[in-house]
Amino acid sequence: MVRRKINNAAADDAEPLLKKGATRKRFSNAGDLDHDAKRQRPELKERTDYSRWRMRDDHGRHTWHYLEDDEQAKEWPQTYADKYYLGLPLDLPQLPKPKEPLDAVRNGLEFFMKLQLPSGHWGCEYGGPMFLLPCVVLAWYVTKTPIPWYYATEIKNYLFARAHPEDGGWGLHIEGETSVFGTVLNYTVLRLVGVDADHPKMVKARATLHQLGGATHAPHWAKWWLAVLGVANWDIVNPVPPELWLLPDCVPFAPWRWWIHIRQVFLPMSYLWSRRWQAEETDVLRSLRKELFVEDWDKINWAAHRNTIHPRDNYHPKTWLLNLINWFLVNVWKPIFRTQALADKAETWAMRLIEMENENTDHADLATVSGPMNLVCLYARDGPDSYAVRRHRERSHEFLWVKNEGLLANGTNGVQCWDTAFAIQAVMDAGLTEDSRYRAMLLKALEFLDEQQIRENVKDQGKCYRQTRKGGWAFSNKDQGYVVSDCVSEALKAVIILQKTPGFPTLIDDQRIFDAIDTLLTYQNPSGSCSSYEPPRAGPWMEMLNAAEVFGRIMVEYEYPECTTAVVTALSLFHKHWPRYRGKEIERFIVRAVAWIKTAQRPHGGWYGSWGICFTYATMFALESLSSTGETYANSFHAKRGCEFLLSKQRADGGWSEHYKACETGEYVEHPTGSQVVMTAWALIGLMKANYPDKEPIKRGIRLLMKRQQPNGEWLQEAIEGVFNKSCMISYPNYKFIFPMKALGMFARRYPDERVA
Ligand code: LAN
Repeated sequence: MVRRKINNAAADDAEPLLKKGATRKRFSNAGDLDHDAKRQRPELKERTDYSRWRMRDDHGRHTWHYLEDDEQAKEWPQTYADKYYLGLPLDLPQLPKPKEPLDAVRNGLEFFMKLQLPSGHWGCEYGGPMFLLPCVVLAWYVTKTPIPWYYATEIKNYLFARAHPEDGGWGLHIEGETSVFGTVLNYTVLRLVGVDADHPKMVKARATLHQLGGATHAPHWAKWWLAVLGVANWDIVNPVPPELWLLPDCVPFAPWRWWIHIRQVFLPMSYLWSRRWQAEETDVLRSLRKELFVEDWDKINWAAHRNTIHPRDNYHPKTWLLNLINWFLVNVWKPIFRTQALADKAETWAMRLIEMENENTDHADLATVSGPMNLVCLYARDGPDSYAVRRHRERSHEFLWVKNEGLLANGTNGVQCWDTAFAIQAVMDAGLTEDSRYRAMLLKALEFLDEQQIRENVKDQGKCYRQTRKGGWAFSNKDQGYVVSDCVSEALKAVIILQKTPGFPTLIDDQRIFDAIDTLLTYQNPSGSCSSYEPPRAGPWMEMLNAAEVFGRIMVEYEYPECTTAVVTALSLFHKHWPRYRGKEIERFIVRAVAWIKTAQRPHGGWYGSWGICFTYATMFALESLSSTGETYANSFHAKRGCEFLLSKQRADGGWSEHYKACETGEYVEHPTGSQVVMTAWALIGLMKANYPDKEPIKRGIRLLMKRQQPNGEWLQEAIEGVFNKSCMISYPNYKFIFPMKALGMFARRYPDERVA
């Protein structure tokens, strides 16, 4: 086993700059590293022993553990789920070859059942974005949080595995082309976990970075992190003034009106920007000043580079208005009007809002960007040992995931409630909820949703601008506690379906179901549509203030076909069982929502999806919701056009395949690798929900799903499935089980005598 040299800190300050990726001298030695930095930079090894990793599911909280002790490892054996996540052989027997689609569902369930976690849900990697791991590692580094050698080793492995095969850089997401954003941040991570600057992969990555212009060409968020590290001067960071939070709520651009993710990221960013806070200098940080820039560090005109950005990173160029505002903030507001008293007041209020977020989530926080940033803020204000800092450190582990390629950070603290809700629905659609083989699995899944239902609104809801949430479900777990319109809907459908199935207990009583409905009914927008976490609090014009550069449609909530359609199907199902509870309101809600869904249909017949790729995903949801109100191919112009759209995209092998570029361009784009099981399943589900009358094209798709199933019942990972903010892709690995099983099961129920194999 090759041991990588570590603690290879910087060349001394007198050493001239590294030029264009070349390594001028072997970086050596950490003799003068301070104690904390040494503690933080553990010994890197080639790889860890994968038989020692375990994933603990503590009531839906995921943490990974590396058992160095043999005894411990024996006492806590690896489960199938651990092995599956880690890419280790499961040695499962071959199952009888399916003769018909229902056999394929049974084989799929046989495999999928083994992956169910003790609390009743399914876990998975939730990677894709390449800026999340840097958030965690950089926050750890600047807060002097020790990084164990086994984390460092597998972080190195993951980033090396995900480096672009040709240029050695990293993109915004795993399938994206190399960008300054991805390369600057991930290169920095590798250095901070102990990789030598003269490692051949680092030399290559650095050369690429320099070719792209170096770190002065990075987008806003990367510049902010580099300023926090002290690797860049704060003058290169466009203003993030916390005093925006002091504006009266009636101001049309006040931050409480922004999309929840952007305002939660803006909070910690603004606090540290205001304080121009910087981490303690270490040798490796000093060295990064030389490695990341093309220019001579001491001579860089930082302020002049505030708006410098490589075109590849500039997905959403800043508007003239934002440039004007930034100019005003830098040249007039800050030097002339921004008194210390005002800055102090704004910082105090920003920190108070962060504290409320901590209290409401027990320091788990909304997601993997704001969480680590909040840790840095608390550390900057309270020092290393406050409860909040310690708790944050603890909870930051819940963002991590280990897989065959190494250790990565997930987009949220998991996909628990979301995947579980869909899994239950897939079994229902296959007509197998009453089959005794699946009872224990389904009961556990129901128990999970029971445990994860959010029972109270947050404390001081109005003060921290939170949406009503009582009775709802979050995407991940109730600790995170942010309900989303479609997460509530999918979970509610799953609960109703199971609790109405003979033999299943009523764990969630009517009142709790009504609570969920009360929350869902707060989600409708004036147009009839629904958004994600909250109804929009300002119009799309706010995008004029989008400073992130790398993402589109990020500033406010939008109207989403997927969210609207999920709410429609949930309300329709509820209304069938409880017609009298807020019956008239629900009927009105559905009518208005369906009318909006029709207006959102594109001229080609498909719907644009914002959270899955892309038209195939949203068209499935749209057709399902239309059918829940009785509109199908036979009687609805819209359902018919939706079906025709899907059919026009079917490939010769019977499958469907859509490339993520569709999300960026707004036009359907075929995936170059051919048909994908997940998209094939989505399209088939859409067609079957719409009662498309000709079974032949459907049968061809079903055949493809069956052909791709492995002898042990699983399906293999293909291209990435999910997206957010138009430009960033994210993985939903459980989709390859859930949706094919659902499509196959639906086919089996509709055409029970059909043999496909
Ligand atoms: C998610 C994941 C789930 C997703 C669905 C429920 C699928 C969707 O229908 C509604 C929106 C939601 C909840 C969603 C919003 C944005 C998230 C949280 C993510 C895509 C996962 C990661 C992403 C988050 C914004 C990542 C952090 C990046 C920033 C730009 C702050």
